[in-house]
Amino acid sequence: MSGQVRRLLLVVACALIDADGRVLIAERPKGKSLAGLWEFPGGKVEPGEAPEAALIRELAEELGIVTQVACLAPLTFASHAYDEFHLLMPLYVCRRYEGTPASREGQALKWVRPKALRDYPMPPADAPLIAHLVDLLEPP
Ligand code: 9L3
Ligand code: MG
Repeated sequence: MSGQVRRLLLVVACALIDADGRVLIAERPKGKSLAGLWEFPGGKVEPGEAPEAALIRELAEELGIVTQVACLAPLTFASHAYDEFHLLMPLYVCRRYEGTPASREGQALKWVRPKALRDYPMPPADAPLIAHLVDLLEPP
């Protein structure tokens, strides 16, 4: 694709926070792009779909939880230009949802203290988001 324009891929992601201030991350399963890297749960926004609606749908599909638009607080954006597309990914913070997050797509899940997120290899779009979560959840 070098020398060609990249399409924009809109993806939404969520930092689910538990009562102890830990953040949920998911390991991308074998067979997917970026397999083995740890990411904030989420996925692609479908054409015509509102970002919050896409995130609510992805959280239900991947983790089996139900949340509401009012429980999604936008925190920041990630952006990364891959060879094939330019990824734009708003990150939402969610502290209130129904159900217990469980792996619905074979992905490993981990609840991690914000500063310990640095110990997990993440996709290039996700890694810069850690600093924003540390500022929010574990300020000095
Ligand atoms: N992606 C990166 N970080 C994330 C998510 C949810 C997704 N936290 C990237 C990986 C893929 C693309 O977005 O390149 C689409 O994600 P998926 O539909 O393959 O999960
Ligand atoms: Mg996904």
